Amino acid sequence: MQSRIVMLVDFDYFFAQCEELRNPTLKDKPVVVGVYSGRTESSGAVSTSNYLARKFGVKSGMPLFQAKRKLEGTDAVFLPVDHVYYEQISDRIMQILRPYASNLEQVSVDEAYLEVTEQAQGSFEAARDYAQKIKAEVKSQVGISFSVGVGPNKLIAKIACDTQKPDGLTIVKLEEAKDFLAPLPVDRLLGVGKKTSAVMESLGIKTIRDLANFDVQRLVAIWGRIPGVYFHNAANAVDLEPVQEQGEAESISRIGTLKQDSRDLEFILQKTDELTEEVAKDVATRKVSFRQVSIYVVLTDLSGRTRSVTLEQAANDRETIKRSVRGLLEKFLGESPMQIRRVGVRVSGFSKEEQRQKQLTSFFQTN
Ligand code: DCP
Ligand code: CA
Ligand code: CA
Repeated sequence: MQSRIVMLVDFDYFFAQCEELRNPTLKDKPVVVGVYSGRTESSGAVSTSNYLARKFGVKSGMPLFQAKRKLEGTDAVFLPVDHVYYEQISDRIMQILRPYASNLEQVSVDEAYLEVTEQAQGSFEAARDYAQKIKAEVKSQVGISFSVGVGPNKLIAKIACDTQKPDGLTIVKLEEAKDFLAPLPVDRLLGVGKKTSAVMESLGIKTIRDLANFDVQRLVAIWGRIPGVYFHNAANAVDLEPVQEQGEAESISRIGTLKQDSRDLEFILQKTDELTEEVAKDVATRKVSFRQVSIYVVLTDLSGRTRSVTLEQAANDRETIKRSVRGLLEKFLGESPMQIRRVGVRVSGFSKEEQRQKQLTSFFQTN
């Protein structure tokens, strides 16, 4: 049977895996990445942890002191979040993924949907090989592993992906989709939060099977037409949401290594000009305008710094990027005595009017 084929790619233990990437000695230790609130040494919360730390019971969102307690007596490493670095890695992976799909929709720093119906010719067997090929390519080029869910639509791809991590590949074919969802609790559906699932439970709806069998008119009477129909369709594995290319990326960036460590402005600008060319090409292809230009520098001690400037008016041209980058670099060199090893150029703050707002999206935001 021919089917639409959608993939959801979700990078494994992402922030912690990025930390392992730049420091491979972390790999055999529990690694916890957290946001430090600064009041005391361990006040704050866990952003994520590697799978070794998870074995000790560490979870995202947990207070750091609790994670410390769980890992007492181990050689666990605690690190502060470095969003700029994770976004650089994320951007590189997204750039590798993009040509594999007819459409790519980035939904967060570590997740993207890929429309691959044509590439897999509607065959889930072909989609399996295709997914493996993409995994191998990202692994060899960037060194990051991810999990993939493959399904006849976004809804199924997402839930399929969650069933097998890390380095998972889960395929749910069109004809299997309804049975796959049936036994799961309703809150596995996007848009069914605590409040909604409590109301559903009071109606005797616990599993997605219960929801699928529930009268759609009653759902509409309780939640309104759009959510009611959405719940009914989703429970029946029906999801027509397209994989939307537009507005998917929050930034466009490139990073590169200097031929030698340096703090010579003109020498560094040769490199950033090259990077700017590539960024400007992407800006043109995606027809976006940006409000922010940033530089990212990695110093010889491998620490990273970022500097940004917000433009008075949105721009979309290469000269604006070059001018801003020069200003930022001059300023940075004036402030820091360190040698620079790597540099990056980024544009962000894309114009709002290009980001399509859909009814369903606004429904999720208020739910
Ligand atoms: N994150 C966070 N705070 C949370 C949850 C997540 O800061 N409460 C961040 C850190 C994660 C990233 O978002 O690395 C992606 O979140 P995921 O839920 O996809 O979790 P991971 O990628 O860490 O792990 P998994 O392997 O389960 O996907
Ligand atoms: Ca995720
Ligand atoms: Ca993830």
